[in-house]
Amino acid sequence: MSAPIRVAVTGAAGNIGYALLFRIANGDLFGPDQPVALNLLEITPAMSALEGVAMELEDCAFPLLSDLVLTDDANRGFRDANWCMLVGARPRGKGMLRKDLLQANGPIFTGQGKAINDNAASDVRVVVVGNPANTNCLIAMNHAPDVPNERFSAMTRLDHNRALGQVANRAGVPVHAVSRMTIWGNHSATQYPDAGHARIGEQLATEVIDDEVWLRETFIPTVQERGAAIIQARGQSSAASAANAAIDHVSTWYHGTAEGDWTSMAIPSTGDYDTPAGVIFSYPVVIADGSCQVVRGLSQSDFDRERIAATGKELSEERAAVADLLG
Ligand code: NAX
Repeated sequence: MSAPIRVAVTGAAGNIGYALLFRIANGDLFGPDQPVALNLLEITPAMSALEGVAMELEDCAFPLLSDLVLTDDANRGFRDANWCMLVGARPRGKGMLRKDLLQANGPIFTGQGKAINDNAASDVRVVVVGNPANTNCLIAMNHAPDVPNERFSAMTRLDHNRALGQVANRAGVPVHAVSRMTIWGNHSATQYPDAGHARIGEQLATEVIDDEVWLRETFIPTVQERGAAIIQARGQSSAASAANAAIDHVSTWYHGTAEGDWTSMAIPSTGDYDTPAGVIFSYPVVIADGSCQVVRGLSQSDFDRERIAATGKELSEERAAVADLLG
C-alpha cells in the first residue's frame, strides 16, 4: 500500500463534517487502495463534540484510516496536509448582511491561509466550502503567498450536481446520462446554472427538453434557490449532499474529469468569457494530472453574457468589501 494522503478538514464537528469524515475514511476520495490520514480542526468550544466524532471514526475500524489528529490549533491542523477542505465558517446570524458575514469570516480565512502556507505539504490543494465560499477562498489564497494560486478553489459542485439532477428529472433520463453542465460565477443566488451546452447522451439537453421557458424560468431559479428550499423543508441546511459534493470536487481534481465531460469549479479568475480579474469564479473546467483548464470557445448568447456579468459583478463587490483583508 502507498503512503497515506493527509486530508485536513475544518469545521469537522459540524453538520457537513459529520457527513463527510466517514466517507473520506472509507476511501471515497482517492480509492479503495489508498490509505488516508485525517487532521480535524475545530474551534475550542467544539473540541468535546469533535472527540465524540473521533470515537465513532475509531469504532468504524476503517482499514484505510491510518492517523487521526484532533486540534483547535490551525498550524497543527494543516501540518503536512496534502488536501485542505475548509468547511468551518461563521454562520450567518439573524439580520446579518452578506457584507457583515464576509467581514466576520475574514479573520478565519486570513489565519487559515497563513497556517496552510506555513505548514501544509508542498503539493497542497485547497477547497473552500464554508460560505461565502468564493470570497473566503480569495482571502485564504491571498495569505498563502508560497502556495501557487491554482491550488485554491471554492466549491460549486453541489450546484452542479443539483443542476444535473434537475435536467435528468425533466428529461426522464438517469442522471449519469447528463454531461457538460456548467455553473458560472458565485456560489450564491446570482450563480448562473447553464444547461446550454449540456448533453443527454450525444444530444444537446436543450434539444431533448425543447422548452426554453422551463430552462429559463424554472431550471435556473430552482438550482439557485435549492439551498433555501432544503432549509424550508428540512429545517436544516443541506449537509449530506454538500459533503457528497465536496467528495466529488476533490475526487475529480485527483482523478481527472471523464473523457468528453467537464465539471464546475470556482478557481482564480482567468478573464475567459469576460470574467472580472482578481476573484474566485466558477467555470466549466477539465482536469488532467491535477491541473484545471477552463473550457474555452463555448458559444454564448446575450442572455448568457448578462448572467455571467451579473454574478461577476457580485464577486467584484465582495472583493471590494474585503479589500482590507487581502493584504
Ligand atoms: P455547522 O454550523 O453545522 O458547522 C460548522 C462548524 O465549523 C462548527 O462545528 C464550528 O464550530 C466550526 N468552525 C467555525 N469556525 C471555525 C474555525 N475558525 N475553525 C475551525 N472550525 C470552525 O455548519 P455546516 O452545515 O457544517 O456548514 C458549514 C459551512 O458550509 C457553512 O458556512 C455553510 O454555509 C457552508 N455551505 C456551503 C455549501 C457550498 O455549496 N459551498 C453548501 C452547504 C453549506 O451551506
